[in-house]
Amino acid sequence: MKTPRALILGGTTEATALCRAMAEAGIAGTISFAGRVARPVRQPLPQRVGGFGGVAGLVAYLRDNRITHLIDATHPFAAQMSTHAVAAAAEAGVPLLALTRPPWVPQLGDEWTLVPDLDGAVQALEGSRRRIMLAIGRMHLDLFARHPQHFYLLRLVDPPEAPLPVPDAHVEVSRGPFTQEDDGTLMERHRIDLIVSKNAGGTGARAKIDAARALGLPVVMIDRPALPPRPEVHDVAAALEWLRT
Ligand code: 3Y8
Ligand code: NAP
Repeated sequence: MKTPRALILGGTTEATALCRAMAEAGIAGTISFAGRVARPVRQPLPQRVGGFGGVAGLVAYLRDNRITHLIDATHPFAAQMSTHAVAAAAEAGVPLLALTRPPWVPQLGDEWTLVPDLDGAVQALEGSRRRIMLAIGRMHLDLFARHPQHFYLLRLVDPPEAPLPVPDAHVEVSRGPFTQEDDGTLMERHRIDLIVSKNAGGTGARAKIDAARALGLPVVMIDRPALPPRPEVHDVAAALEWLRT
């Protein structure tokens, strides 16, 4: 077995947990971020920040750094990164494993409207004024300019730099993981009557879903983008075992 030199594509609670487990097990690796937020959370492994420059850039990185294992632990909505990872791993001949979390499924008491993508979520907001918790981050807010009639509670990792695309909004600057109690208090304080959420899965973003259920509030749930097939595990222990193969 070659001494592993892993590249972890990060940005999720699971990626951070994997890096902690690798550091404790003495397995060498680097975690990678796109550079979407001002200060990515400190990691227990060396980290790199910024795009690779497409598939070719990732192939070059894998070769130049003699990477022996590539783990894609990105968020399920980071579809372009995950698609590039499959192509680059094949081209560079580096084994790839995805560390993901299963999608959330509706439980008793959930009132979900399922939509296929972000445009579907925008369409679901047709109609008279609502008070909406739009907890999908910053990158796609401009899509919701189509519905200026609503009040929006926005949760962002960093303070907004540009003017908001919606006229009536309150911004909470906060990175997760979140708690059901805090999210419930936030919803009550702003008299929220609808939540919009990506089906992120995992524990770091699910507080708002649990709070919505407890308050009997409806949720527009955005389904995940399709990804190419790749080997996949849902827990850190299995990913660690794979690194040892
Ligand atoms: C830069 C790196 C960890 C990772 C924590 C998880 C949990 C908290 C919940 C809400 C939903 C949202 C958003 C969210 C969550 C975890 C995880 C997760 C959702 C950080 C991080 C980076 C990002 C990028 C950021 C996006 C945005 C999405 C905020 C670090 C904190 C809404 C996704 O301003 C921006 O440009 C933000 C961009 C991509 C989606 C968007 O479209 O705006 N994540 N989030 C990563 C990089 O540069 O490569 O600082 O920790 C990571 C985490 N965000 O180690 O504990 O595992 O899911 N992230 C969504 O689910 O809808 C918040 O508010 O309820
Ligand atoms: P994306 O749209 O799939 O990727 C766009 C481009 O960003 C990629 O082609 C790549 O650039 C670069 N990139 C993405 N993730 C990277 C990483 N981990 N390391 C280095 N470069 C990366 O990605 P995204 O949806 O913007 O997500 C960006 C990051 O935020 C990821 O780390 C993801 O895990 C995290 N995140 C995203 C969400 C979400 O809702 N999308 C939620 C939580 C966390 P090049 O082509 O130049 O290589």
